[in-house]
Amino acid sequence: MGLMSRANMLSTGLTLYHSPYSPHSRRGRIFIAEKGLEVKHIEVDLARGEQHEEAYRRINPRRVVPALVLADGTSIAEVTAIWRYLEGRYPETPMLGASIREAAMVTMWERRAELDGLLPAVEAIRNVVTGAPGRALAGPHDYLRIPALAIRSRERVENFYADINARLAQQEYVAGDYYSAADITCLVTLDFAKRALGMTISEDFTALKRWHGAVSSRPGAVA
Ligand SMILES: N[C@@H](CCC(=O)N[C@@H](CS)C(=O)NCC(=O)O)C(=O)O
Repeated sequence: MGLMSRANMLSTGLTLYHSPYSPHSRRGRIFIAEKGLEVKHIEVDLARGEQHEEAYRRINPRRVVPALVLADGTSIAEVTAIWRYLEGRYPETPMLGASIREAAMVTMWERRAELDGLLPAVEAIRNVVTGAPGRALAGPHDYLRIPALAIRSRERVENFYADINARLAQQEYVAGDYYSAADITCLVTLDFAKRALGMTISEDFTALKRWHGAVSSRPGAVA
């Protein structure tokens, strides 16, 4: 249910198209839950290929989830664009930094989490098992799997765990002493890597374990 009872949630007239199994969708869902926003969620069945159907292509021609549709019909895709809209429109509980300095730190760490953690984790699984062989990358174009790439991608995720552990040995949260979108992408990455790749957090990474316990116990983490 998110952070608050429905009565306390802020009604928005927004609709999020998402998939419960999609890590990028979860980046959107946690952000919405942390802000206490009431957003209608509509599932797109990726296994059935609903993202390629005409109805969804009108919402996002890139054929990926998530997408946020505004009351006037405007459709916003790309998680960071969705976040930017929500943060600007609902600035309470800032998730992208409460000052210019914080905003820069959140952007820096969130980009590292996506580029060095989440994207390699997705690549590590899509290049070995997922779906049709021509669907190694999400989106409108077909690409063949490269199984050898999965080995390197997995190594990159292992290094990401070590790098974030080192960061969290110095800071309470990823971007600083405040919870932010950088924590969301790191959490989504770790949970996805565990589910899809069986990669758990090593006992030696005590800072990462401490942080993972803390951010997982936030009500928004269930989103
Ligand atoms: N850069 C995009 C990535 C979105 C993405 O890759 N979504 C995946 C699910 S996590 C998807 O829709 N996949 C559909 C497919 O594999 O055909 C974003 O930030 O929203």
